[in-house]
Amino acid sequence: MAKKSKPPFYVTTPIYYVNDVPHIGHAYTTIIADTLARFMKMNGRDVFFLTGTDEHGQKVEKAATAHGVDPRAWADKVVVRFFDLWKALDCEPDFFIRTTMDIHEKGVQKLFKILLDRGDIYKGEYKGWYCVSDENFLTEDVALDKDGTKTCPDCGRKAQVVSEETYFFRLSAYQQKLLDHYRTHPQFVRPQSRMNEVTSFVRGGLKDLSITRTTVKWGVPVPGDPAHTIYVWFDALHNYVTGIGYDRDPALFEKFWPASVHLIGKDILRFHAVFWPAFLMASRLPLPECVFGHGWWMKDEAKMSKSKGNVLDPYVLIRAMGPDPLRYFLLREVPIGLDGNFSHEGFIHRVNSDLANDLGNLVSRALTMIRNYFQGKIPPPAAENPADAEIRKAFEEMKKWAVAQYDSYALNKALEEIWAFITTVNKYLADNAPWKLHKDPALRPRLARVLYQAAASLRGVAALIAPVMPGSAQKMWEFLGESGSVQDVRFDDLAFAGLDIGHILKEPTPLFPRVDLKAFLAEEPGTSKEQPMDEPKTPSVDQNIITYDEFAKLELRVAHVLEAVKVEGAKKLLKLKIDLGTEQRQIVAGVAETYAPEQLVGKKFIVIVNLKPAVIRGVESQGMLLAAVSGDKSAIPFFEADVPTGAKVK
Ligand code: ME8
Repeated sequence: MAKKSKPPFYVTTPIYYVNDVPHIGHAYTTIIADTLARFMKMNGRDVFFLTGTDEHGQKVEKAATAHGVDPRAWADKVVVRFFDLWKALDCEPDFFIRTTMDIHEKGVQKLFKILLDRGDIYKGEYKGWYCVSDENFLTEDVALDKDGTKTCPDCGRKAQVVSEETYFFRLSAYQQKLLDHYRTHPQFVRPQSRMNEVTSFVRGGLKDLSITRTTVKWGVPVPGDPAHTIYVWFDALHNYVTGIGYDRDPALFEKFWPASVHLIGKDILRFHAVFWPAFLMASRLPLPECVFGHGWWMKDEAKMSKSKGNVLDPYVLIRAMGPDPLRYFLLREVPIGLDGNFSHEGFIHRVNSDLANDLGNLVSRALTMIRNYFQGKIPPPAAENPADAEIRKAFEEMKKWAVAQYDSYALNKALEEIWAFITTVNKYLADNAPWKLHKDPALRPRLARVLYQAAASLRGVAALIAPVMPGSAQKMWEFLGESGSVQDVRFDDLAFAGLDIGHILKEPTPLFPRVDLKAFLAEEPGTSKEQPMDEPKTPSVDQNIITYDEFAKLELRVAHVLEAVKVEGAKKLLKLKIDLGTEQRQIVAGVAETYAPEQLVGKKFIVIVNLKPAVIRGVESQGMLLAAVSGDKSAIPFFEADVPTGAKVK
């Protein structure tokens, strides 16, 4: 019997304002969309992924004026920052729409005209409190301030009274229809908490919406009445149809409209879950399946804002370690409906523990053993014993659940499933100790089986993480000797036994090098250069109590500095050669902004000697010195008394 084909999948992000450059919040929505697009393709669906930029309106007009250029020139300049960031993050939209494109402007004018002709748009007079920053009239329920003015509840800025002739959209006529739609389509707004919010807003009553401006020049002209421009939100929301071929490419439009999911931040829920479906009802177009309002990212528990200077620049993290750790962290850390908090400590901890330790080490250990014991070629293995069969079954079970979680947009849960399996494989290798089996030539078929199970598991893992970490998944795929793109795998066909016996494996390179937090923070301020980071907070001393036994795990020694040089290309790092009495080592320290290399030679200070070596800026560090850190400056406690080199510190 022929397999039932799966429906096409169309995912969108908001189109971002070009009044400013993108930050980690914009990256978050786009990464979710890209991951869903990649997953759905691998799950056998035809996919279209749309993103773009919102280029009209007062906000952009103001930013352009402030920079002394016209709005189009400004938009042309800023849009490049979005193109570049999506490329750097491996986000690959099928189309990038700009609202200044002809195809979009024509589509918006056409839809406006249709609604005007039907009477859903009519001309009148509007007087109300208007927030210039949010380009939005305040709702009636916003109370007057003591001084008789109103403040925008969303952005906290003062609103101004605007009175003008305007075209209205008959939103009030859609109140009941919207409520009926929410009731009959409980998945229309997700998560449920946002559906509740929207429903109660609509139940509170809807007034007709002013959708044109005479005060704003930078916008799409109203057809037949060019003194008016179309309100930026009416203009922008229609990108979701003009971007997929409305009135331009009927085959494309027929195939993908209505959208499967509009991904948005919770800040713009009302526009997408109330105004947008009402516009669509009015133009008799089908409604999207789902508006998913994801949570908000904060930085160190604070809202990111330019004035605080704590806006996270994704390039800082991409430069240091490529796009995949950031993609992984943002998707793994919180369910997409909830708010998240970004701290560098949390980020590096996750990268080191999940990526470098759990997955990276497994890949390198398993593949290195196959190379060393079998010249990189998987030989015919012995038959599966019960423990081997368990691994195969665990994979099959994990695949089923991970796919189901991805499919319901529970990306963090999909990753949890995959990582639980990685832990199982790590345990399987520890229990079966291939390095011991290797010592007995009679056990070679058994050794081959253990390593085959590990390699087959990794092949499956590579495919399942590909939507989230496409670059790293492809590397794993190639290490395993597979050809082509891992993203050509279809999950329906992904089997544990898919790894061919006799495959030649490639030499693995480190997938996720461990990151040293201290050196990373010393090197990267965390926010972009133009946006200085918050003053470091002094940590409270009573947090995180540890036992003496835990402290005793640290091996602290007196180190004597023999040589010190700058690390090329890293202005904050020094490479030091140290003597520990019994041996000499090399360490990398982020102290170059405080100490010149020659100031350290001959000095003695404390070094942690049993810390796992890390590669920092391409240089291996075999220990870490202790120093007090404040902003960019550090102070190393040197020994004044003459202590023996290598003496224990406790
Ligand atoms: O609102 N955490 O554009 P915009 C999570 N042009 N997501 C965040 C975020 C954060 N801290 N900051 C921003 C607009 N975002 C309109 C949209 S659509 C027809 C028009 C993300 O540039 C999130 O997706 O202000 C949010 O909804 C969007 O960026 C706002 O982008």
